[in-house]
Amino acid sequence: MPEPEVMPMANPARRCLIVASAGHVDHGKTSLVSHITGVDTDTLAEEKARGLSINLGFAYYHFSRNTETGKQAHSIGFVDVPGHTDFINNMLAGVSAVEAALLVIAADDGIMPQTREHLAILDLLGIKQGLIAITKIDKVDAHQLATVTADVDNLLAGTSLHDVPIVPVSNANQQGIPEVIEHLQSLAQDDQAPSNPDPHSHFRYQIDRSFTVKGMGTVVTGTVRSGHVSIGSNLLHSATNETTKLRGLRLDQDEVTEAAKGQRVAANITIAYGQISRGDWLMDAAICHPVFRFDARLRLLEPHQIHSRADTEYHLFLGASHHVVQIRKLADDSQPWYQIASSQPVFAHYGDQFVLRDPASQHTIGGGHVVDIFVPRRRRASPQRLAQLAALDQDNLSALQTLLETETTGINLAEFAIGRNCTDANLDALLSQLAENSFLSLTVNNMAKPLLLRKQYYDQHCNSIKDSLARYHQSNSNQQGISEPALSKTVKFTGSHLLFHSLLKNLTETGAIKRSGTLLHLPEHKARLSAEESAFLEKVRPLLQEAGFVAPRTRELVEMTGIGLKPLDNILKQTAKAGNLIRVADNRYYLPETIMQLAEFTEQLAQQSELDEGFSVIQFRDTANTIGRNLCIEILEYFDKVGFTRRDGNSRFIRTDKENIFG
Ligand SMILES: Nc1nc2c(ncn2[C@@H]2O[C@H](COP(=O)(O)OP(=O)(O)OP(=O)(O)O)[C@@H](O)[C@H]2O)c(=O)[nH]1
Ligand SMILES: [Mg+2]
Repeated sequence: MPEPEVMPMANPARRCLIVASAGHVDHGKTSLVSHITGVDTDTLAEEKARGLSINLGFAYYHFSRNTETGKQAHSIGFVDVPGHTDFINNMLAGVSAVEAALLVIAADDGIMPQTREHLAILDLLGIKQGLIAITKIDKVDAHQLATVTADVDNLLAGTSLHDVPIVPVSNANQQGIPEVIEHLQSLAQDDQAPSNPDPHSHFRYQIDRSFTVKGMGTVVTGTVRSGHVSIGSNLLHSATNETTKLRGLRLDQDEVTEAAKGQRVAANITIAYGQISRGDWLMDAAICHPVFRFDARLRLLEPHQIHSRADTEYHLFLGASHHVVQIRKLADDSQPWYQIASSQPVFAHYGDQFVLRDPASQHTIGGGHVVDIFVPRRRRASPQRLAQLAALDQDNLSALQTLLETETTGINLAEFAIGRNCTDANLDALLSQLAENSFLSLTVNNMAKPLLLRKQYYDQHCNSIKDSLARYHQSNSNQQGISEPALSKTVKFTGSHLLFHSLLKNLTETGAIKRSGTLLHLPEHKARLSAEESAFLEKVRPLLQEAGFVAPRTRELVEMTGIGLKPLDNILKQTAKAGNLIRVADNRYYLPETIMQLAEFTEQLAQQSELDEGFSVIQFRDTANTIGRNLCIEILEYFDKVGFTRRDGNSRFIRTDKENIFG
């Protein structure tokens, strides 16, 4: 397919304000948008035949203003929504990403059910800007107009739109329309945010329509929710997890080369048209993290309640998407925390606003915003978790500062950055604002970014590890040390084993503790050498060193050393207890360094085999060459037992780095 011709953006900083119409069916939304923009957004044949809007309509109004730095171009993007309650899903998709509302109320009808419902939705989404147009004033007398205006004033009180002007309008004789335009222009001029390229966040774009254009392929339309994008970028399509190249961008009639937060643009992409639906996202792969559960702050409209029955299904409208969800209350009525679960993946980040409708989708019951997409598997309603949600429900810096105070096992920065859509530069800037020397960044295996731990907690963990070791040495003076899992239990460590391992790594690197074989100990500690251990060092160890991968059985060692079975058995057991020998099977022991070599060999083998197929005993034997089949099985079963490998049928897979198990 030919690349679409691209014209440079006339003014890349063109401001774009997006306004949605709202209000009861037939009150004059489409007429008003058409008077402002010159575009009839009711384009479907069915809309024309029935005389009402069904789907979303889109139109633009452009103007420019002289400023000190030259001419500033502005665009106002209108999303015209249907008023009929049957099409409320379309209305919800339409208002999800707008900054201002044009609430239309007909003077003859006055306040009607969808006037109330649409206002409630705008309020739940926190839309504060816009205006109220009282239409059809040509059909009523001054008294009726005054009554409706007073009613509207009362209705707005206490809502997010309480401050907006009320403008009387006639779509029949155009009275009041210049005032509407003037007010929208001044809103667009005041609006600073949308022209910013939003450098703190990765790109996210919600799709509301898709179609094919001859010679171009798939074109989608939608709103940039965060970040910015340029033609040629690679983006991930949420529903297919496919990467698409951004081939072209258009803002209304103009080809542009880039788009930023707050702009409505059409995008030419390489995903097949049939695979795209309203509600899908295009996004930077760095923040693509589909979830089936998230925790949220919820506000329920009177008189609605959340049913505690787990199988009650509600309707969630987030971005332009719609999901059937279950809702679980996490705390008592005094707290706003709820968990929302969907059987379909949800793409969301901190602060994303949503609206909820009842199981029959007859009423809007409330709304809220996403607080955390990384929900714990256990203790999801514990007091600690609720405190964590309160900490997370703040701006990025305050959230980090509070979590640093409270999280004794640290903050997972990789999750923090994805959950809150922070770029690396933004994260660095945030960290630079934290009190210096108050925290440590710990590198933890399997984590893309470091773990942030308050210095005071780090010291506490290290001290309790050292104290535990000292106590252990006192009561086990003939043993060289304690294994990592046993130490974790003794310390009663509440964090992950990966964090524990990372703490131990830091402590060994600084020389505060030592690792001998698989055993951890204080550096100055030396196990008292028993007669058995001396015998081991003198007679057994050299033989095992020479045997390499094929360690002799205990009985063979009896013959080789001339020591009797019972005393030899005793020597081997004692040495193993002291950490200088590893018991792989009942009658077979290996030196820790040989086990490490075998583990390394196993890792290399696993890397060679196809990732999803693992390796078999036979492959292990053939590659090792000198080890017989039965011994191979003994070794691999030992690896399974200690958690280094995992067996699935005839295949084995590596579970974790060898260092995590064998030091
Ligand atoms: N007399 C008069 N008629 C109007 C006015 N505004 C709209 N109408 C008429 O009212 C009818 C409905 O207008 P629309 O603009 O389609 O209403 P809507 O709010 O978009 O309706 P839905 O999208 O279906 O919710 C049309 O026949 C319009 O011509 C007005 O100010 N005065
Ligand atoms: Mg309409």
